[in-house]
Amino acid sequence: LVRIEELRRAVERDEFVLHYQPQKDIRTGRIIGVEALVRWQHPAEGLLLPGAFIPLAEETGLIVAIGDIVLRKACQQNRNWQDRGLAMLRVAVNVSARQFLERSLTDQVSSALQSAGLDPRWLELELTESLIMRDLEGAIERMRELKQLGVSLAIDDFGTGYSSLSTLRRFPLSRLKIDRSFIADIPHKAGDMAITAAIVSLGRTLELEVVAEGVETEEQAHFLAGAGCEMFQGYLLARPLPPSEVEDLILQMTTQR
Ligand code: G
Ligand code: G
Ligand code: MN
Ligand code: NA
Repeated sequence: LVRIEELRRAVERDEFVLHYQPQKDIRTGRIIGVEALVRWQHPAEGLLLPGAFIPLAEETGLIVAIGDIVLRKACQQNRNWQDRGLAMLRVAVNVSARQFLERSLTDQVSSALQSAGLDPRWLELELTESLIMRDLEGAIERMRELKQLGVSLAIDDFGTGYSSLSTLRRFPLSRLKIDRSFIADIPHKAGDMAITAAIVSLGRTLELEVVAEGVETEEQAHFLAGAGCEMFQGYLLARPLPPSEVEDLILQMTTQR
């Protein structure tokens, strides 16, 4: 079990690394973005997944410092890929409730972009419905502030919360990410397929791109293509990978076509 002193030390020593899960544009077949997922390179226990330390980080407020580290690394990595001519990718970073409530978030984002020299259009922030609903008006204000910087905003785990259509259209969003629980049982659960198709159609109505998460099979990808879903991520394409493996995958996919 992770202790708070250990986590604090990890922040001081910067023991965090980012893995990146690629997102594929279904129509062009190209990788157009990656989601950054933090890992803790623990000196004794090896690589720890977010589930092992993000809850404690949230409770203690250390998530604000960790979030800052993540933003900086993600922006720097993306700029590094661009400088090396890899491909123009959007990097998505998860923002938790505690981070989102913090007044400093907009400054953190702005500073991370500036230090990396990354154009804001290549950064996306992933928020959840539940986070937004805690304080709807405050959240909309905060989203506008972030949007003003030029970054894009996505709703993560979409479908598991309950934003109404009328609230959803007030959010300055670019994308909805369909929660992977709706994708997992496609094509065996007609209800999940109907919900997925409905979210895609909702996206079209609101002029938002829709990304399906947790796509593991060709059948699921085929269903999504038919439903008009623009993008997906999931083990079918790749699991979250260290930067060098993301590069290999992108290079490999470019030379294949
Ligand atoms: O990495 P893994 O595949 O285990 O992701 C588990 C969860 O951890 C994700 O759903 C995501 O919400 C959360 N998570 C991953 N990286 C970050 C991060 O950098 N910041 C925050 N706040 N949450 C993250
Ligand atoms: O931020 P979010 O909660 O969406 O984090 C994505 C989580 O989903 C990460 O823990 C990631 O490792 C996991 N994940 C990504 N692709 C797949 C997949 O195809 N199947 C499953 N079961 N999990 C996935
Ligand atoms: Mn996410
Ligand atoms: Na998700």
